[in-house]
Amino acid sequence: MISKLEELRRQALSELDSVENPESLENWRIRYLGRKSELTQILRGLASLPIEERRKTGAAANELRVFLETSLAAREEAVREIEIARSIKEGRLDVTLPGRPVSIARLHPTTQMLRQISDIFTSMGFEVVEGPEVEWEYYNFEALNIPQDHPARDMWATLWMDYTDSDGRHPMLLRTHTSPMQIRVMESRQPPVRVIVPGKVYRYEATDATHESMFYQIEGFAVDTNITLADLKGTLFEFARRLFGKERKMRFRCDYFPFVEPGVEMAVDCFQCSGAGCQLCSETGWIEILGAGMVHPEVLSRVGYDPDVYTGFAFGLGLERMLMLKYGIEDIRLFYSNDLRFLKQF
Ligand code: FA5
Repeated sequence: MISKLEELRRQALSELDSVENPESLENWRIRYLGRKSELTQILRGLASLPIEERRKTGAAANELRVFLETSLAAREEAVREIEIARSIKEGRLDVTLPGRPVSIARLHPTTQMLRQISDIFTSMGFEVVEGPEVEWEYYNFEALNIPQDHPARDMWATLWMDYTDSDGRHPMLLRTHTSPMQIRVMESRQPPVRVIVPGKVYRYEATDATHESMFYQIEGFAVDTNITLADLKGTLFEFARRLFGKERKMRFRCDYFPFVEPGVEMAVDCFQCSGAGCQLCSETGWIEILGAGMVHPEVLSRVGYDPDVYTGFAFGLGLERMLMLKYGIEDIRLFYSNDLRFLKQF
């Protein structure tokens, strides 16, 4: 049997050397490695051989199979080169034609914007921290001065989880904003703190051109001695100047958030109508980009900071709204509808 295998090896190799096109190569493969090939028959018949012969023949036949497969792969490569040379000679292949472009993946616009905004704030001395998207009611509301039944809860249409832990802790929810991280961070460190928190937030609301039910926010806050509203204004104006350029107008005016006092809202003039009023900005001429204010003394006390010693500011901005303003995008829903024609523009 061993000499039979040796004969097979010699025959197969000499035939393989003269193979010069893919069809003959396939015929060779079928003849020597196919289901009905002599080698396959030998391998199948091993079980009926006496044990000693089965061992020897099995090892030799398997070695031959691996050898033939390796030789086939090497010949495939050689045949490919022969084919290319033939195509060039016959004028069927023009190697001087420009190649097909390879499409390279890129970052999603929100990721790009997130990195850009993070760079601006880190250059001002802020540290980046992340937090959970599934949050306790305590951090999302209670610790931020929004107790149960407080009307301010209506400001955040909430997606609740049907869950209470074994200690009977309050139910969980998908965080409606990144503000719970103010509490988590302040609970775990002492002032001075200067942190930004980028991340996804969720709201149970009907979508429209400027509202999504899942979107990104970036929270920012700084707590130290002698921090004032002027620091907040200076930080946010500098941020907006760096992101949108000097020409853009910004508006600061009073707003209400239970966890800040005073509270403000910042808006940028509408990119579509330049402030004249249009459908996109609901005829106001302005697009709101963030909520902010001075951290409420109650919030500071709750995390163990002395409000007579420390003050701080906080803000929460909508990332997609920034992108809309920067690039003149009219509908927020384009970001997550996975249309490559839109995404490839960034
Ligand atoms: C808040 O979420 C507060 N946590 C912000 C804050 C932080 C105030 C710290 C004070 C101190 P508001 O619900 O307004 O606020 O959302 C903040 C920003 O998120 C908005 O200015 C807007 O840019 C963006 N935003 C709000 N709702 C949506 C939505 N449905 N789709 C897309 N962006 C939204």
